[in-house]
Amino acid sequence: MSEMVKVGKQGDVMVITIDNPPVNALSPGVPEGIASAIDQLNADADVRAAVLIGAGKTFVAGADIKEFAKMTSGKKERGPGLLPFLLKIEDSKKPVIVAIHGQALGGGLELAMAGHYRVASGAAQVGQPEVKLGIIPGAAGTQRLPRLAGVAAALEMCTEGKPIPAATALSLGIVDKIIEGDLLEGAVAFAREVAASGRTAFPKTRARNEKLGAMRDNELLFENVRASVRKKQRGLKAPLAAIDAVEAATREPFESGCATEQKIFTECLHSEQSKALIHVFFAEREVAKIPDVPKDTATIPIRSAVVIGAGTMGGGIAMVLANAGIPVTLKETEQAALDRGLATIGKNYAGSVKRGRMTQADVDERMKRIASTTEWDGVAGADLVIEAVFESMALKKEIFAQLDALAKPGAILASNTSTLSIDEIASSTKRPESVIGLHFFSPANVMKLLEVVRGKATSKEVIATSMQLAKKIGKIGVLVGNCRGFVGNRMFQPYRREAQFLVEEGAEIAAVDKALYDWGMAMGPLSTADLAGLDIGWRIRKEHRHLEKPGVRQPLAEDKLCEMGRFGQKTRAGWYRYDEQRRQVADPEVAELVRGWSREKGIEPREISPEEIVERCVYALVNEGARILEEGFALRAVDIDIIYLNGYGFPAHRGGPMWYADSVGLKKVYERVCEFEQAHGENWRPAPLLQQLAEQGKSFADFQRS
Ligand code: T1G
Repeated sequence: MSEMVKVGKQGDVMVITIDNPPVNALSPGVPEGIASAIDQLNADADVRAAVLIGAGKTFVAGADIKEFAKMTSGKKERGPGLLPFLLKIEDSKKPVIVAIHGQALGGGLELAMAGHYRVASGAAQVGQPEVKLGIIPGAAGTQRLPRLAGVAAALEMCTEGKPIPAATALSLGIVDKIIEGDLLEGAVAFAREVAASGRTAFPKTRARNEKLGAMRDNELLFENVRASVRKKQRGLKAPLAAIDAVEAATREPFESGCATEQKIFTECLHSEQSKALIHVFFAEREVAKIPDVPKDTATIPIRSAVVIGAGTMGGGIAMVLANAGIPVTLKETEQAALDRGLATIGKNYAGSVKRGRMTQADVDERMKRIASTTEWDGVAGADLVIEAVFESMALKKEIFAQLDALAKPGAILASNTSTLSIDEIASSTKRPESVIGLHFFSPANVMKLLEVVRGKATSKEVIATSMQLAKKIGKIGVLVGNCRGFVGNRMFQPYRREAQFLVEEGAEIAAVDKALYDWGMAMGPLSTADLAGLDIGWRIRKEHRHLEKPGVRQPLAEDKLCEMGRFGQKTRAGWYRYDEQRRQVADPEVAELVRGWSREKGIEPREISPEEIVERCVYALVNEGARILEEGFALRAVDIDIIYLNGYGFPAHRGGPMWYADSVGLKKVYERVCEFEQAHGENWRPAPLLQQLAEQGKSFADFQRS
């Protein structure tokens, strides 16, 4: 019997416990262990039923995702997969009751559905999240789930991949009973009832066809779901593949439906999208690990916070802290500014209630946690102070000097700056070890990313606490070094530069945005610029003109647009025009202006393909990313990928800029960058690391910091 599956008895009920920490994944040895337990069950005359349960915090979080890479790299045959052993459970002569706590996800739910009955604790969740990994359920989930929950529910669960709570699973028929109190005790009692029922045959999910519905109804359903998935999950293949598999359940007998599912599953598993999304799954967990900050580093309890500045960012940050249960005081210089900030917070919460994301009671509870003041009195008792005033070094240093004088020893002093040096800000205090950058992205109460900026003196406790805080406030924290623009904005500058250059060289404004949008970006670079405000970059460029290398081509369009007062959506004119409803309208005047400016610069307009547009913009990201990696401002390539997926609308199914470059092959990327350098000059000087890895036939994933 495998160590990962333990068999015990409670009187005449066998208890089969899956014990494969941390999430009881169905790693090699687990299915085999369960299969031999089922043999034992049917061979042991003293037992009349079995309960299958998970040890630790959860039931089963699915197949072992780590095994997939071995399958797609050919290192491991997929073999018959999980199907035969699920049939073994379903065909057991004695009833098998599956007891679910924590999560039953993917293969975990498929395992549960092969049991004859399912009971769950009230807080349990079940789901088929496979599409988030670019695959579909591969152990008859698309065949058994519609039989248990109906076609519509199965489609929603398999295409969206979101887990559902036990109560909903009960109402859908996935779960037979919610157990109050001790789950194992309740499950054993349920098993005893079943065994005592005198039944000799027990419900096999595969034989339950009553919920598969009528063909004509299903046809309309499939059509509608396909249309909405194409819209909501633009460019993703797996959700559409999942619909095909569920459809097979309504058209084919169970065995043949399973064969169809297997075929679709294998195609998805070998797709680039799935490899990218599985990379993202592990990358999101990798970025939480800081090599020189051990897991057991002491952290500072954050029981209260102060946010300096009640503007768009300050207000959003206060909401995030209050949402996580942390009392926060919002400080402003004047009451009027405070009232505006509080009004915006109120409006944002009202929007969440309107969209059904929160109840009014939830909002009231959160608003109670948000205090406001124009005085400094809240700082003395705070565990954390986050400064979120506009980007002026002089003002930030003045504020940090004040905080240094007022805040208690050990308090964390953080800045939400997006471009300014954390070390210089920290130099205005006598406790630079307590200073860190917490760079939120706008809107702070929505965007998942938090760039945690390490200063040269920042202590490991402050770093560990900030990474822990990121998880607590529902953000993905990524530790970065203190260079200009940190990681995200530093890479975004060349990306936006190339977008402007492409327009100056003859590409249509809308064509540049369309090429990257069709490629998967959430929004095109020029529309993004209009949304963020062209003036922000303009002000920063004006402050740093002295840093521009003479003779190196600089984009000219956005500066000129700003000189005309065209700052983007906020002035309802930028690269595009925006009507009263803020709908985007192409503005031929801008195209004409840019052509004129280009002619003055002797730039001849030319036809530019969508492929070149994508390469110029994405490879600009990659080249700068390589510089950041070699300079040590990002720990690993995965950190850059996670920053771009969660802060800049980079498509997850392309894995992130560095993963994407690896998937294209660094040799090809390097060669293309060299061609661009030939054509467009020094801006395209290849990063030494890119050249080195390309020449060594290696990838960014291979890059380890020495
Ligand atoms: N396989 C392998 N490792 C896994 C894993 C899995 N399924 N799930 C989690 N881990 C690792 C994870 O990498 C981390 O490792 C540690 O466990 C803790 O995870 C046949 C084909 C369950 C909600 O997609 O969503 O079944 O970083 O940090 O925040 O049809 O993990 O510590 O080294 O995320 O408490 C479908 C994936 C698989 C669910 C817990 N299942 N997991 O969250 O912990 S495909 C999933 C999760 C499949 C079948 C198909 C979450 C969680 P490390 P964690 P958490």
